[in-house]
Amino acid sequence: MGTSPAVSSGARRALVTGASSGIGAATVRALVHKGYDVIALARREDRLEGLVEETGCSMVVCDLTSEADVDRVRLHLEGLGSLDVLVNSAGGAIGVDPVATADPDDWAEMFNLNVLGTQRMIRALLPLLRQGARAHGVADIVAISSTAAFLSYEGGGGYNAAKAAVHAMVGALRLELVGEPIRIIEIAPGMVHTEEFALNRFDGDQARADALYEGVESPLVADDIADVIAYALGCPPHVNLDLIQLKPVAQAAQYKLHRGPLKPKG
Ligand code: 8X3
Repeated sequence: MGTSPAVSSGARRALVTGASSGIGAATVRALVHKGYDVIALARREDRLEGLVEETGCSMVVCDLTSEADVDRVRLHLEGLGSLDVLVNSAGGAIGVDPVATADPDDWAEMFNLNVLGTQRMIRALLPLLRQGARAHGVADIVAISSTAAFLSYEGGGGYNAAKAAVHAMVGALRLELVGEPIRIIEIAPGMVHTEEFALNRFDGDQARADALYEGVESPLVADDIADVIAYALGCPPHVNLDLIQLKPVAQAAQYKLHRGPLKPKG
């Protein structure tokens, strides 16, 4: 057994995108709880203000699809000194249309947020993460992909492609940064019941969103993902949980979901 100490969260500064709801907001809560100095990023100012009040994190309003906004975030961080952890949680699915009829604008939006939003942040903040690694021995980049990156499904084409691109991109990044004390941690969740994921996907149709989770015993919730992120970040600095796929017990695959109680056979 190794004896390396876990990474201390004490002096570490973490920036979390997509912090206005779901996995992003839960990650802010989890990291504040662990003692990180957390900066929450999102488009929706009122949501961020609520999170600041609740957790004591700080906030920056930012649209990740805007180069100017991302540049403003970089300047803000440069003013603070360095960064230790970047959690790219902003993303999501739009629509369930088949490849043959889907609107390319929906796909462009998914790519812009999930893939390019993550790339913009990495590009802007890597120098600051290197400073964090110099100061504290390790820095971390967390990307949220999805089980959808690894298994396509009908109606998922745009989202499958966007999340597969996130997976491919951070794979390249890990190779490019080898030799530096920077961990690239990819989190690939399956079914997570959040207030907005399915609602956004189904264009605000609450009944359809609710039906997705109906009868599923204990789908994952945002806090589950946030706990796993906090765990991965707390591992000793030489341990990189480089790809973590997590699903609720009731889900063996996107197309193999058990609705009803879970019970042992026999
Ligand atoms: C969400 C998982 O199954 O809805 O990233 O594609 S799934």
